[in-house]
Amino acid sequence: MTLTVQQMREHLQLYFVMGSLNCIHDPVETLASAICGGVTMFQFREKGKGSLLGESRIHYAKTLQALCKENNIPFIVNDDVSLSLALDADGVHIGQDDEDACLVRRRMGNKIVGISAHTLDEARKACEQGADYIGVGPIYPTSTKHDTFPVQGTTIIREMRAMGIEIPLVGIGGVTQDNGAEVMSAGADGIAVISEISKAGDVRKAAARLKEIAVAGGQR
Ligand code: TZP
Ligand code: MG
Repeated sequence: MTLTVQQMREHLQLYFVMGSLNCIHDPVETLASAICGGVTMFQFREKGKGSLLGESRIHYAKTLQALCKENNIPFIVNDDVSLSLALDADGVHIGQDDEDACLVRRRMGNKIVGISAHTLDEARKACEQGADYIGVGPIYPTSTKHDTFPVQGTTIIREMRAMGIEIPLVGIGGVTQDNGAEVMSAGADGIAVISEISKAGDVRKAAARLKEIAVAGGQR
């Protein structure tokens, strides 16, 4: 999958990140309903104590990947470049503590490489290292990820844009139906969410509402 920058921005509009531990409903059904609601990209983030391992992890990943493929939604693997390549996934997302980004870029060829960036310097570096998009956050407090950088608010997104960071950018961390519009108006191309979708009573409805917010707030 080779995407133009504009296509990348469009796929970032509603980026659903999920692991089985994040779900209150069956994970496969959760993703299926989220896709019905309008999710535009998916990240397989199967991590943490009690997450699936070995063969069951691979089988589960393939099931979710097939669902994404049927719906033309890029399937991105969190952290694990080898798994992404083994599955022939559409890309990988890495953090600052994961494998060296230049090496990841080389290993992934022209597939999607997303990098988490918390500061202007990290964002600039991610651009130089060949990121296709950056994930910025946590924007708001979140109880989903514990080892996070301090909460930044939307100021960091505004600063990055003001300093000429033009790369496709998604805000993550505590993003909800109530604050998603602020993330978009700060200059993000999209919103990335876990629990606002994975723990929603009505997953399809939550995704649909978030999608409306992302589309209405798009500036590029
Ligand atoms: N990276 C920064 S915050 C976060 C990740 C993966 C967790 C986001 O989860 P939620 O439930 O959308 O706050
Ligand atoms: Mg990581």
